[in-house]
Amino acid sequence: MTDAPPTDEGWFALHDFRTVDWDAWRDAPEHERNRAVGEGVEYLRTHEAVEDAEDGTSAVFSILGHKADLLVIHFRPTLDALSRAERQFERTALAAYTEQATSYVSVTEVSGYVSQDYFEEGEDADVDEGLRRYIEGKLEPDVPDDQYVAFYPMSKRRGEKYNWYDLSFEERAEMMSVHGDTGREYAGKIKQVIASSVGFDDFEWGVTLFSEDPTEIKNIVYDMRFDDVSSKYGEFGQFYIGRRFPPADLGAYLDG
Ligand code: 76R
Repeated sequence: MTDAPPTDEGWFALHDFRTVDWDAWRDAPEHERNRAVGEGVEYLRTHEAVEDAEDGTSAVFSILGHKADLLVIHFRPTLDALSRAERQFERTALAAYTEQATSYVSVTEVSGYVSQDYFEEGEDADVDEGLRRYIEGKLEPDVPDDQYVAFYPMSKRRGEKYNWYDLSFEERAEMMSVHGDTGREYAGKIKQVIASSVGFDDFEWGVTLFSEDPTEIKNIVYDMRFDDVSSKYGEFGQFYIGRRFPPADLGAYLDG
């Protein structure tokens, strides 16, 4: 048996995917559509302004393809606040025209493979200010203004031949360091939020990528496939790709 690497957790995350019932939407009288848009915009605006909790971040995206139409991402300091945000949506007139296509629950995480100073000396230790800010940014993420988002869940393999959890810390740290090098080639092009869903959801992590350029999302995922950590040990769920929009554009999205 090998030891689990140290981790530190931050905000909880809910990825709330919705499909729109387009037939019902088209058939609805105009005053009902207006009310649904009004309450939907108000919900999204107040949650992006985090009026529902002490702290956090929220954003809304339109999703391409058949798997969903809307994605609302919430980061909040507690699971209770996330649960409240999820239920408040159901109280809007918009909710009647949507179904929850799928969802994902996780908690932001930094692990001790790379940021070892931080873990060895503890949270209050005098670690490098740059490192501290970097870690805080991972634990309490902003949603950047970048237009495009990709989300997918993933796990590390536990096969007979390739079992991530049987490797030594050093072997795992070496592969994670190569992973970090690949990731850093995308500095300025990709921002990522890695959140653990161990014990919360079906895979082990939720990966959320943001970029101004959707091709860079494809490029980073493809590049990483060739790193041992992904080629031998990565297992992936479904992928989603979407585009951010300001809450005020909800009506244009639904009627456009
Ligand atoms: O350098 C550092 O300080 C952090 C290094 C680092 C860690 C520990 C890092 C860097 N990641 C870490 C952990 Mn990552 N990451 C992913 C994916 O599709 C795939 O194959 C993988 C999906 C992407 C695209 C990505 C991007 N990372 C993790 C973990 C937890 C592993 C564990 O604990 O076992 C997962 C599941 C994961 C997955 N990673 C980076 C990036 C990028 C762009 C970086 C560069 C550094 C940065 O900007 O933070």
